[in-house]
Amino acid sequence: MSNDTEAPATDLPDANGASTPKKKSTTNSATTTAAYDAKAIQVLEGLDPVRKRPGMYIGSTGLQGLHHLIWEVVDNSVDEAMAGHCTRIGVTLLADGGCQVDDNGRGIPIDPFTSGEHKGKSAAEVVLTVLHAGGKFGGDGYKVSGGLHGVGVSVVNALSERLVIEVDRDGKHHRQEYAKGGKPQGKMIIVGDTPKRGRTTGTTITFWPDPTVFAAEGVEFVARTVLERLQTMAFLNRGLEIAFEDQREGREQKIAYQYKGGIVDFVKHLNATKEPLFSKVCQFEDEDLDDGQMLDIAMQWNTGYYEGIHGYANGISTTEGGMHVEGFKTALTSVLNKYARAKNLLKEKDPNLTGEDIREGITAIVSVKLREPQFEGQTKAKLGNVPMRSFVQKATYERLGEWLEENPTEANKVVKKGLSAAQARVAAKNARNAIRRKTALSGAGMPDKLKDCSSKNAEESELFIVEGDSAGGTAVDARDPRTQAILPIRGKILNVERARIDKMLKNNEIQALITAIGAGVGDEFDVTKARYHKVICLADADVDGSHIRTLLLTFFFRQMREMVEAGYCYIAQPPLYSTEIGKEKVYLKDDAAKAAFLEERPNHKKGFQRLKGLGEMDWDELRTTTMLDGTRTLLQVNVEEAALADEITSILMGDDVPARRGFITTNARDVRNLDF
Ligand code: 0RA
Repeated sequence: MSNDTEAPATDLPDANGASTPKKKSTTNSATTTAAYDAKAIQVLEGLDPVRKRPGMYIGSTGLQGLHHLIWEVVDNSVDEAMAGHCTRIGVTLLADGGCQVDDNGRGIPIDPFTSGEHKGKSAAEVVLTVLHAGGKFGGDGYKVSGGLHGVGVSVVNALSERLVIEVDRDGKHHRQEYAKGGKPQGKMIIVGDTPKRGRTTGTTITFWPDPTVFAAEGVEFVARTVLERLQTMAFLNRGLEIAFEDQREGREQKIAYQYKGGIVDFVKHLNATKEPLFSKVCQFEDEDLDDGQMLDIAMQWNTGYYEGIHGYANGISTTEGGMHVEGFKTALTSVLNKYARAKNLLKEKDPNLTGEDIREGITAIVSVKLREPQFEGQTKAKLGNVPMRSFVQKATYERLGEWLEENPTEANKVVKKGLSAAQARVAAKNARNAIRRKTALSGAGMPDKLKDCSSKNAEESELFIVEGDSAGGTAVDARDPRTQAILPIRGKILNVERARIDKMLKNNEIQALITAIGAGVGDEFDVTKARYHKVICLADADVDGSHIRTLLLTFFFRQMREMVEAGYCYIAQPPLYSTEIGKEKVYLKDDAAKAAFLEERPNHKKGFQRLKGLGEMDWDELRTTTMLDGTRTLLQVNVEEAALADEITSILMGDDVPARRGFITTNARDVRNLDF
């Protein structure tokens, strides 16, 4: 890899204020020119471009961009921790809306530059006022920088209405303040001795985001968003203590994360709601100093059927995968097949296990750190650096190979699980073929129970999946037969999280659903063949109804995810209450609507009868409240993060009731349709 992250050809003071030598001129004159250009551009720019186009630097000026400011500052402290100089980072949301990030690192250098374009300014001031200046500190101490994806803390300064930096070094407490847009209010000065209690050295940055920049969604930080990120950071940086405090009125809380096991603890945490195949976690690290690459990988298998491989590059979640994840998967498949053959668990005549067989039930963290990560893909969440693939592949092949040899009991269990996944794969293929044959034999092949719509245009066609035969009958009367199809399903369909795909495909209700939608299932699912662009789950508003809804959603998440991603899955909203005002019937969809209604009409005494179930509504009630386009309310089901869906579904479906309850309380807004 190139030397681009080294100091450009400018004079920088080291810890003692002396200048580092200029970069040695090399035969490659382009390097010198590039450094010169970069320097010239920086002088011209200042922080104005950030104010002009904040989105270019922090992605958006919405809530995501707002939180990006915190990540940017925290990343700098994490860099200091990665360099081995910092053990604790504190993040405090202040009562007045500011955010304070403190660390016990060496303290950002405060000595004034003795020459060059920034002569007289402290290094800290340069970092806070010059775009991309952070990289200049990428000397020996910074092998790789977690903040390199980032845009530098000067961007935070530019987008704040006020920022204060405090540095403890050499027994002195230093302070400098900046006004709106990052304008320094005087120089860095010594304001006293480093307080006797607390850290001896370190940096504190406190900033107040500029409300005129974040006008659209405001400047209020969301504690949950911050906590999630800090917890991940703590997992990825073993031993680092990250303490969070919310001091805002009515929201006070304090939480500290510190994981002695690092990503081993991360894997255990992810598997806590599942049943691990064994208690050990395989973990290994490797680094390649010449190329500035590091990896930290941990994995464990659970008894479930889905794979959860979570990639990170410099602490950033790579939900679209990339070179590191590719290298990991390739090595995983080859090393386990090699082991299985060597131990005669796979006989000579047996075909190899596929990658999917081996990854069934795996929970893995693949965390890499590298210089200049390239983030690609639709959401910039895919690591593109090619050398990372072979680096991860080689290390995984060697180290996992050793681990398997040293842990034969566990290795056996993994191989056995892979073998049974392979069997299930073959059985599922047969079951799918059987469904296909059945479809071909019975002409149009639609299930008997389906009352199809007459339109053949998928865009306008809707499939209502209705709980129970009697409600199904009412729905048939209530529908628009041109565009609305009804499929009644009886009882509880299989819990797909637990059932093997082959068993699931033998279930009558599931078969009817797959056939009606007409686009296949699992790997072979093809959303472009879907016969309906709205598949609407219509179940009672009671506990049984919500169970059915959850089961159906799980089925879609797992076996027809593209339906969810395309926005084709909906949940109908039959009202919970009805009453009358004069002659007019009024429906109230939930308790909140009822409360609002009562608040408006405190004297309304009549009826407040609860509609007990779908079956008790007559057809025209069902039509106007729930089915008729224009008067109904539908909830569209989204998969915001496909990666998270795996965990969510397990929590919702699993036996771990406290975890489920915790999830539902914290995500009440998102799972209002999954009311348990
Ligand atoms: C470069 C050199 C040195 C410290 C840092 C950067 C540094 C930056 C930040 C940003 C937030 N917290 C930080 N802590 C440290 C120190 C060089 C030395 O003391 O020799």
